[in-house]
Amino acid sequence: METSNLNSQLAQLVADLEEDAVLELVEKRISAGDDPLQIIDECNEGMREVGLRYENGEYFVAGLIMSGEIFREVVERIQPLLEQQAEGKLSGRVLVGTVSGDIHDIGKNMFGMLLSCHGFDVIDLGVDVLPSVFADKALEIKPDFVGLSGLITASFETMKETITALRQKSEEYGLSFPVIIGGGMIDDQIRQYVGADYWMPDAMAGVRLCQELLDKKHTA
Ligand code: B12
Repeated sequence: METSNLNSQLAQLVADLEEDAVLELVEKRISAGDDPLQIIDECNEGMREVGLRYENGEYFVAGLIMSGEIFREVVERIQPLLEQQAEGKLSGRVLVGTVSGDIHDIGKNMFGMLLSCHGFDVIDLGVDVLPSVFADKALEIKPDFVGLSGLITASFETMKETITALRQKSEEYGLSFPVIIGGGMIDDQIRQYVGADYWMPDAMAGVRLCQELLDKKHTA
């Protein structure tokens, strides 16, 4: 089982689903003043390895569930630190959700949490969200950005449908909402395929993009 060559002890422990040891090490690193986002990145690497072990038949769905639980507990410990570092001023509004057919929400929650920590008003539609629900909510709340998350191959199709629905509805009312997408298997080719405006490889990069775009909007 422990044949992989991961970059850190923390990633290795997450990959091996060593819940107690992960949490112990996270607590230790928090006390030592380590960068909370670095801790999350390392756990993320471990999660990718869990996915690979699942693909190889080494882990089953129970392993995926366990890894999700470990990650949730890590985030629970990291979140207060991020909130302390947060900037107080309120900036833009972002509508987020995981697209229809997909129930993965850890990355989407991370994006939402980091946005909130940076002063954004976040409206989270949850998981398995139908295209029409995204489109209706966007019209109702008129967000500055819409953030779509999707982790399974099937979500590419529903992302495309969601973006089409959003564009159709918003154009009827002379509006437009820039769409940012993210999720483990997404890259720029998928972005082009689904018709999103932007793709960001991680949640913090997504937050920085929202800040940049908002600054440009305000100075335009
Ligand atoms: C944990 C997990 C689960 C948990 C999810 C728990 C939860 N509450 O989310 C559970 C057990 C529910 C699950 C279920 C399934 N899973 Co799963 N799962 C995973 C696993 C191991 C980790 C995902 C994760 O949370 N990673 C950590 C987070 C932080 O990473 P992330 O989501 O990618 O987010 C980061 C960035 O992508 C970005 N981000 C994410 N979203 C967004 C959005 C925006 C706007 C921005 C800017 C950024 C951003 O920010 C985050 C960090 O900075 C992955 C492996 C992998 N490689 O991803 C498989 C994986 C995604 N699952 C997989 C599969 C197959 C399944 C199931 C079909 C299994 C089954 N037979 O039932 C079901 C799917 C059910 C469904 N319809 O959705 C496959 C998908 C393969 C494919 N080609 O489609 C993967 C890739 C595993 C694998 N290698 O085979 N899974």
